[in-house]
Amino acid sequence: MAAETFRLQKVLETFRSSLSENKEVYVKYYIAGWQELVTFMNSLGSVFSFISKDVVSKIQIIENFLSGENGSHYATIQSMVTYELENDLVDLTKRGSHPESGCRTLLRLHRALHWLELFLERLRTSTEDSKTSVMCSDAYNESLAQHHPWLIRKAVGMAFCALPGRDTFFEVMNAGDHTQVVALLGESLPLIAEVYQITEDLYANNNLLELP
Ligand code: 1Q0
Repeated sequence: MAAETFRLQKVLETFRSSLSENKEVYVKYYIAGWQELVTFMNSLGSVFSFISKDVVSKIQIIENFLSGENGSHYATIQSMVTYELENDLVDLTKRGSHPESGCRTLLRLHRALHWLELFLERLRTSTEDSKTSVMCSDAYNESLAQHHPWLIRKAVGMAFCALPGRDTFFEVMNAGDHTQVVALLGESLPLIAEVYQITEDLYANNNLLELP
């Protein structure tokens, strides 16, 4: 079976589809966007599999909610938050009877989306001699690292050293030559940023940004 190819265009399309007219975020497309990113990570080799496994398990948890009997409440991130909070389905201060709520699981992906936004912005404005490992780790230190313990930070740091160079990155994005990739990144970033900000505000307003 041929491995599925990654396309930057698909990521853009799924994140675009995830925004409803009244600026709610459809969970189905949000996780489809993550699924695309997993395809990308898998094409980078097995050093990254501990990262993609974690993302895949989080996608799975959310998919199970979506296809479960209360699936309709998980249509948007907004409806998920309302539903889980109203029904006491979220461990708010320490892990207890709901260690894998939709809210806490999606929060992990949400934080990672911030990393992605920072990294892609660096990539978009990078020059020929920029190093992907440096761009990745700078973006990581500014975002996700604050939420990870030492051991994970170490492992992530080692994985960054195995990253392919900038040219390969541009190639794997499968979106044409460098100028076209940069243009597409310019188009994708505001969308990713918007989805991120809407989720961030929603979580902040509900005091959910530090869920255990
Ligand atoms: C391209 C190289 C990928 C670089 C990834 C940078 C982020 C690394 C974070 C890795 C942490 C993974 C180990 C598990 C951590 C969990 O403990 C943690 C918390 O969960 P929990 O249940 O224990 O509380 N999980 C997370 O923080 C979620 C981490 C998700 C990382 C998602 C990385 C997404 C990378 C996507 C590849 C995108 C490549 C960019 C180019 C694509 C162009 C659109």
